[in-house]
Amino acid sequence: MSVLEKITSEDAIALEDKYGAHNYHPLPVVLSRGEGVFVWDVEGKKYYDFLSAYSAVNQGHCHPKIVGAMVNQAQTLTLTSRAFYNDVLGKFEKYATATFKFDKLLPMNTGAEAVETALKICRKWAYEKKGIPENQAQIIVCENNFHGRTTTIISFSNDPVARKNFGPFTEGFIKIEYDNLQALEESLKSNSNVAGFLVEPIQGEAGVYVPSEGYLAGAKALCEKYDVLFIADEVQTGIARTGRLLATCGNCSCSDKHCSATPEIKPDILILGKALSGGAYPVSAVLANDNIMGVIRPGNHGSTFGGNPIAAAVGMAALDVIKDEELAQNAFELGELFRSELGKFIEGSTIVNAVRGKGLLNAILINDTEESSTAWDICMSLKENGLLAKPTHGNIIRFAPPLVMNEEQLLDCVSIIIKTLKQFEK
Ligand code: IF1
Repeated sequence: MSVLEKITSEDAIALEDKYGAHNYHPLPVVLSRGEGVFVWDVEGKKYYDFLSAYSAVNQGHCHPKIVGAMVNQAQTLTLTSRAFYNDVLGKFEKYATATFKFDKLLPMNTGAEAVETALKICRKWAYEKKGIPENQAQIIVCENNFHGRTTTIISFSNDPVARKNFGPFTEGFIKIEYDNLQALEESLKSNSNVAGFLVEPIQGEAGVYVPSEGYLAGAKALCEKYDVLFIADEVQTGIARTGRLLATCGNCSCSDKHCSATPEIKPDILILGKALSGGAYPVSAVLANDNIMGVIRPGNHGSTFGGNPIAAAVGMAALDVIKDEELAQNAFELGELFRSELGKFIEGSTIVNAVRGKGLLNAILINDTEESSTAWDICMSLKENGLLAKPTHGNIIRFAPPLVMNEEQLLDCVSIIIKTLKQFEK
C-alpha cells in the first residue's frame, strides 16, 4: 500500500488497531492534512485544531517558513552524527542561547530526552560543584507532574496508569505538593543532599493548573537560598504558548511588551521541546550557563540525532516565526479574550465549573466526576461541530489552538464550544 493511496477513516483505524501497539485511545478522527489552525480528515471534513499536538504546533500546521527550512536542509545534509561538526548546529545554538539568554545549549530530540538530560546535568553539577556525596543527590519534583514517559521520569510520577508494572524505578526524587512554597522550603531544610527542583511553570497534563502569583519567583528564591538548581520544564508552556516567550520569562529578548522580563524566575536549567520545531520535526534542548553546563565533557552525554542539521534549521525557522509574527503577544491577547468569553458563559452554566489558563493554554472543568464520560462525550460533539480537543484527566478539557489564530477564528471557536456545551446543560 503506497502512502499516496487514499484510505478511509475506517480502514486507517483498523490498520492501527491490527498492526499498532494500543498505547493511545485517540478520538475517532483520521487526519490527513493540516494548514495553520485547520486540519482535515480523510473524508475532507475541516476542523479547528484546539490541541496543537499538545502545544507542539504553536506556529500553525505546515508553516511555509518552517517546512521550507526543513525541505531545503533535507535536500542538502540530513544527519552527520556529532562525530563531526556540521554548518548549521552552531548557528542554531547561537540563536537560541541569545533568544533565551543562556551561555550554552545541549541539543536533543524529544522532551523526555531533554528532561533526562537536565536531570543528569543537575546531578553532575551537585557532585562536582556543590560537593554532594556521589550517588546521594536528591531532586525535588511536584505531585501530579508530567515530564515524559521514560523509566526514570515515571519513577517520580504519581500516575498509576503511567507507572504500574514498569518498575523497578530510579531513586533520588522527593515529591512535594505543587504551588506550595512552604512544602518546598521544608523539603530543602530537611534534605541536605538536594541538587535541584524540577517544575512545570503550569502543570499541563494535570489539568492546566496555573500556580499562585509569586510561586515561581518564590521557588527560584528558595533554590538560590539553599544552593539548589531551579529547573523549568517549558516543553509545553514555552515558545509563546502562555502569552510570553517563556512562562518563566526571564530576561528573554522577545519584543512582547507583556513580558515581565525579570530575572526573579529565570531558571538555572531551561528545558524546551515541542514548539521549538513548530511540530515539524523532533527538536528539544537544555539551556544553562557555563557554571552549570560546564560539567558536561566529551563522552558524558549524546544522541545520534541530537543537534542534527535538519533539527537546527527547523529550530531557527520556528523561532523566527514566533518573533516575526509576534505570537507571544497574540497568544496573550487571544487568551484573555477566550477566558473572558468562556467566563461569561460559565456564569449561567450547569455543565462547566471554571475556565483557567494563561495565554492560549487553557482548560475547562466539567461539572461531572473524573470517572464520567462527559468530557469525552463533549469532545466527540465538538468534533461533530468542527473543532478538535481532548480531555486531559477525566473531567477537564484542554483548549490549546495554534498561536497563529486570529480574533475572528477564536470567536468562531468560542461559539462552537458554547453551542456544544449547551447540548450538555443539565
Ligand atoms: C504523551 C501529556 C501533554 C510535557 C512536559 C515533557 C514532555 C511533555 C511538560 C515529554 C510531553 C506530551 C506527551 C504525550 C501527550 C503530551 C502531554 F498529556 F502526556 F502530558 F502535553 F500534557 N514535559 N507531553 O508535556 O515530551 O517526550 O513527549 O516530546 O506522552 O501522551 P515528549
